[in-house]
Amino acid sequence: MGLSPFRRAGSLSSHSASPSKAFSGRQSRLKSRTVLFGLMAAIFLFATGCSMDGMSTWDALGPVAEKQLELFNVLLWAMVAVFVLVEGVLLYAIIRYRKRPGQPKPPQIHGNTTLEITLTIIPTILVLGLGIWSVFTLFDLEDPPTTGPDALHVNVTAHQWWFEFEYPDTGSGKHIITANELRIPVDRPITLSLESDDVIHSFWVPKLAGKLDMIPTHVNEMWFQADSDKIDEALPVTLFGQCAELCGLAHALMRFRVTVMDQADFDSWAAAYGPPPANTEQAKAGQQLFQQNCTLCHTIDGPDDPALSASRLSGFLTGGDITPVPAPNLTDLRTRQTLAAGITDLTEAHLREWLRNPEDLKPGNYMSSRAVLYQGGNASLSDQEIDQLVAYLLDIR
Ligand code: HEC
Ligand SMILES: [Cu+2]
Repeated sequence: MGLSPFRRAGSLSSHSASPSKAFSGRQSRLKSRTVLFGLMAAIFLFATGCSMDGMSTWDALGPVAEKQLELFNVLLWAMVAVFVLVEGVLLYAIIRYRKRPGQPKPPQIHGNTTLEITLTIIPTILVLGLGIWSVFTLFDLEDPPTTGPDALHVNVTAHQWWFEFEYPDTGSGKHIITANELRIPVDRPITLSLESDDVIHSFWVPKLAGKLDMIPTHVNEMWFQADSDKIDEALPVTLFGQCAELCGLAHALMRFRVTVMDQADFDSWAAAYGPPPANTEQAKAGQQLFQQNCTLCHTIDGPDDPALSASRLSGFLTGGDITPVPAPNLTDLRTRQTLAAGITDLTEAHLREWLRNPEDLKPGNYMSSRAVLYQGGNASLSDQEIDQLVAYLLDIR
């Protein structure tokens, strides 16, 4: 059928049985053009919507992101050149040799061996060249440089819907498990072992490196580094990360932060890692409430005990209404900036709101669905009890 795509799309919305066909055709073509334009504008806005300052892949802050950006730029501009060339020739041919009344058919060429060989060789060279460059970049980025400062190792575990960060040894012999906020010393390679506890997630800090899948029962390794000479602001600087693999209900609310800091700041954070002191009456009451209601899932006195973590995980995997589940380690909650996997600032008000009913802030989360406390919707805690918990968790004096 000789219908243009415009007309075909238009006929969906216009009355095909209309008597004045020519008029309704033009009108529907206009309408479809408006729809098409609207759609393109929407796609443009949607595609550029993620260029929030902290999430840009165009602003590489370290050697890994920089090399990946370089490769991306070469691929992009090579493809733009091919696109412009091919489309250009096509447009030229369409216009220059279009059918004109009274003109004979232009000469038809078919089976021109030289042309066919040329047009096979050029793309082959291009694809091979870019492919080989890509593979070399992959190998190049596999390991951190062996010269320079020691790498700091972090084990990252993804959970529905938050990130766990474990430093087996921060360098001063300290073992730390924390959640949703990764602190890294500047100018030092950070090696990461990525794994998941449940479904496939993906680890992505656009300014430091490309995405890497986090897969249950399989460890993926990556590394990155933040360079002080590429960071304009004064340290500490906070970068944004997020899960980049659709992983269930709260996937869009599974974010994290990476704080780049001086080695000295990092060391003092590591040294201060420990449970909240519970110095006030208010905090002492909060501590008691915490022991009664929260330790089923949360650890607050240092790194999680591996046996306890394993039993929480099996509770999660077995399912059921009221079971322990893996939950963010809260030992250093009071030193964090964000709440519930980076979805909001950690303030007293937000924490109160979270403890009143986590479902309001993060629909689908496993705290409200699996804790006895929230089976009736809002927490079975009084306002006073919530205040006591907040005072304990944030060490308010
Ligand atoms: C049934 C297990 C369970 C119980 C019981 C539970 N939580 Fe949670 N909690 C979770 C899970 C799971 C998350 C992670 C939710 C998410 O981000 O998707 C969470 C998240 C949190 C967070 C946010 C942590 C962060 O890193 O941003 C805080 C704070 C918190 N819980 C406090 C409490 C307190 C206080 C109690 C007791 C009153 C409690 N929780 C009881 C499972 C539980
Ligand atoms: Cu995820």
